[in-house]
Amino acid sequence: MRTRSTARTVIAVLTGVLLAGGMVACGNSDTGGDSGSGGSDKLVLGFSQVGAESGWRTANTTSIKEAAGQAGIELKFDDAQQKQENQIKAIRNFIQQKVDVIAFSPVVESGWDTVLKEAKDAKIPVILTDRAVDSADKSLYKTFLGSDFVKEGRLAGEWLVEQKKAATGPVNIVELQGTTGSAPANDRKKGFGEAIAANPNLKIVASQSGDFTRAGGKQVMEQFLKANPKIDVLFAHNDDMGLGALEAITAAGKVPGKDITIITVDAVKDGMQALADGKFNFIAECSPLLGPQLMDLAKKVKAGEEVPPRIETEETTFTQETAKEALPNRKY
Ligand code: GZL
Repeated sequence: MRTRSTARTVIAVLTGVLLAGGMVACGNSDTGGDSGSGGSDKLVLGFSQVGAESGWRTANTTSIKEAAGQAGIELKFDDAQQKQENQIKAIRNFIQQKVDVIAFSPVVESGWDTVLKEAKDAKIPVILTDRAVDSADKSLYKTFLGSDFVKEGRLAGEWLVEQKKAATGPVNIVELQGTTGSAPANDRKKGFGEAIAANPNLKIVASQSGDFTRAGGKQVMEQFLKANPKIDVLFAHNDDMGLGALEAITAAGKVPGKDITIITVDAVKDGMQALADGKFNFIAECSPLLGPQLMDLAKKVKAGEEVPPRIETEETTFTQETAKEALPNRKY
């Protein structure tokens, strides 16, 4: 009898220990689909995301979470809802939690030196993804992984110059800018402006931020249409603002893609569908699929390996014809 009850006691204790271990292992970090073992040997990556403002951002978040799971990396993920103060708070939390690596997509270019210095003092390497910062001190981060936004703007402008080379009169352009102060907004504007300078008929008659959102694009396009009787071209810094603008253009009795030529950036699925349907005319691609490269970089910087200071993503452009061909295989 004693043997059996002792055995029962041992089994009960062992079960309790195993269960407790399992609960601790799950932890509370958002590991993006991974079991989040929380095991001490796992690389812990703190990631501060801009928000969830566009289809691009959603695809970017999915890529990062899936890649973390596949790489066996414990991901602590924070959504800043497009507020810089939330990103700074998240980075400070990651420092307190002594994560191995910090990565983030800075919502705007400026105002990061203080918190990045805190990460450096805590000896936690930082990786910039997607958007850049304007810090003069390049030692504050290990590398930048993302697109050349100036090139994206330039490609958009060069396409328009080619399309309008026979134009004799003024070609009025309205521009929906991305989030004020963000690297993609600053750089796409720069690249586009430099490219269209080749044709003096091409004039930007109005330019305003729609904050990279559909709602913002619709609202600002409504204002543009009220204030400008003749609009020939819309250049939107992302698909989502272009898609929002479609509603305003149609409501104003104009035919998008015909009465108003529409050029955007990103090439997310909804944008590519609008292009294939003839509502958009040209898209410069900006890939959100940065997850796998980010995880590889995180492992390298944790191991103290040298990494290039800048890693640019491969991208292309799409017309209405090539969008129809590409759509079936689009990953995002
Ligand atoms: C670009 C990225 C931009 C996208 C928008 O890399 O930062 O932010 O172009 C997104 O769609 O909101």
